[in-house]
Amino acid sequence: CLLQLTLAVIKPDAVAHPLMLEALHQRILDNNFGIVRCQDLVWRRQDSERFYAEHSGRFFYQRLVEFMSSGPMRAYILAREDAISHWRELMGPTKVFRARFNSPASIRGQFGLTDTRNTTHGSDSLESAQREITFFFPDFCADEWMKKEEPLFRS
Ligand code: YYY
Ligand code: MG
Repeated sequence: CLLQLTLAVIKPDAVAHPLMLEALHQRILDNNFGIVRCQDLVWRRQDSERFYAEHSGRFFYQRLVEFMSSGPMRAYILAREDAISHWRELMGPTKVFRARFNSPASIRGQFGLTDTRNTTHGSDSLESAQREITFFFPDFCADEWMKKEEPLFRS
């Protein structure tokens, strides 16, 4: 079975807009994702640095780390068949111009402001989904969830 979990985040630029949280929450439901966990939070700078450690040294690292700890976010564990690629598809490309021109109907295509303030995050592989789910939800046990909830989820 292809039921999969992914980690999705609504970033501070999107949360700052009064209508965006509700709109994106609805977008998640409309696209047949199940919401497994949902948590509003604010990162300290060191959380941001740790989460994006793989990008340390890149030219955008400082602005990224600063932005991601600049205000409230909302994190979700989402469940769906092929959740990882479906959420990435729904978000659209990382860079705002590519999103705007190549995927204008995607979330980033519609609402992305810049390459940094690009509305949402999504895990990009099974490994990163596991790591990122644990990063945001340290008490969540994916194996247990799959065993207990997955049959109910599908019925
Ligand atoms: O996975 P995704 O978010 O689509 O892009 P990544 O290449 O993993 O980069 C992570 C994050 O870094 C991106 O969402 C915004 C920021 N960033 C940036 O600020 N400027 C860039 N030119 C590229 C990425
Ligand atoms: Mg990425």
